[in-house]
Parts: sequence; C-alpha cells; structure tokens
Amino acid sequence: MSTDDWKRQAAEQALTYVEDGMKLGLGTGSTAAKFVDLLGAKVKSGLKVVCVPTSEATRAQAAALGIPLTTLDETPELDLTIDGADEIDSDLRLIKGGGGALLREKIVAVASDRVVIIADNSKRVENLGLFPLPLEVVPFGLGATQNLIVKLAADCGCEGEVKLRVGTDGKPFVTDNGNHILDCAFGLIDDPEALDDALKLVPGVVESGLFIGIADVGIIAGPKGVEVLS
Ligand code: ABF
Repeated sequence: MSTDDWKRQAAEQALTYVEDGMKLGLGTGSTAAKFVDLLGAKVKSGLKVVCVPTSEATRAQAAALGIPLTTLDETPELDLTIDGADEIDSDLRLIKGGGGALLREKIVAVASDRVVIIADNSKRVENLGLFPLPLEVVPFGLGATQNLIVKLAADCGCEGEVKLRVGTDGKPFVTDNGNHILDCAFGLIDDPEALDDALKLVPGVVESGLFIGIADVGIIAGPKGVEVLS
C-alpha cells in the first residue's frame, strides 16, 4: 500500500461521520481531495449535504462533482468539517497551511461543531515543528512583519529561518485572500500555545498555521492500520 492508499483509507473512514442533511466544511490538499471525491460519489447516489469549501481549488473540485455548495455568509454554522494537515500530534494539535489555505481552513473549522482531520501516518508527530510553520501575512510592511515574527518567536524559544513562500511562477505565492505566506522553520516547537499567542500579536500576521483546540478527531492511516485520535 502507498501513501496515496492511506490517504484514501482515512478519507473513507471520515465518510462514516457524515449524515444525511449535514452542512459540511470541505478541506484543501490531496488528502481532503480524496474525501471530496468520495463525497461526490455519495451525493450522486442520493446523499443530501450542503458544503462550504476552504479554497477555490476545493470549490472547483466539488462543483465539478455536483456537490451542492454554499458560503459561510449564507450558512454560518456547520455540522462537520473534514480537512487534512501537515502535522498532527497526540493532543490533536496541528500544523496546517502547506497548501496555502490555512486562513479559510481555520475560519471554516471554527464555524463547525466537529472537525475531523484525515492524514497518512507521515503527518503523525510527537512534537510539532519539523514542518515549517506557515503564517498568512498581509503584503504591506512585509519586512517589518518578518522582523517582529523573528523577535517574538525567539522570546518563545523558537529560532530559525522565516522565508517568504514563492509560487511555481517564481513570484511570491498569493493566497485566495490576496495575502502572502511566510514559512517559519523554527524546528521543534516546545510550547505551541505560547508561540501561537505571540504570533497573533504581530499586526501583519493574519493567521497562523497552528491549529490548537480545533480538531476533535484525527484519523491517521498507515501500514499498521487506521488510528483514531479523539
Ligand atoms: C491542507 O492541505 C492543509 O492545511 C495542509 O497544509 C495540506 C495537507 O495536504 P496534503 O493532504 O496534500 O498532504 O489540509
């Protein structure tokens, strides 16, 4: 079995949390995309749901599959969100944002009664931080924002390179919200809560990829089977 199979296994298990009539948040990334594919098949065979996508990419995928879509303006409270992650620890703390959709992902997750994270076992970590922490930042004042991030992170014992993400076109990556992403290679994060609190004090930081106290269930699939964290 490959990583792709494990992503699919986790996505299949997540389907068991979906009930007819639910309002769903749809995540972003290759694992979430597998869930969207499976959901599309269920919708085709009669499942009634209405969904809020967390990115334009997911919106396009879901629309192509005929999944009914809505927005958080029309439907501000959701029953369940299914999304992927870049890292997940045993306390269901996450790093997200490798796909650049962290802001919408967090808004949608927080608007949901329940959040289920699906992943292959390469995402399961003892300590967060090996994956560089993404921060969504406004383009204005980038240099000053970057300096303040470095300073406040150091106060939390986190040091490392803070790099502007560059897209495949060689230009700064632009999120669906018109912002940029800074990838912070701090290494292992001793106190994710303290770092998250500190980063939120930086005016140019729109949102951090640390998702703490947001996920309710983690479904991790790997060579030893499926592990469910809750
Ligand atoms: C989203 O997609 C993100 O928050 C995370 O960055 C990424 C995970 O992607 P994949 O499932 O492709 O590894 O869930």
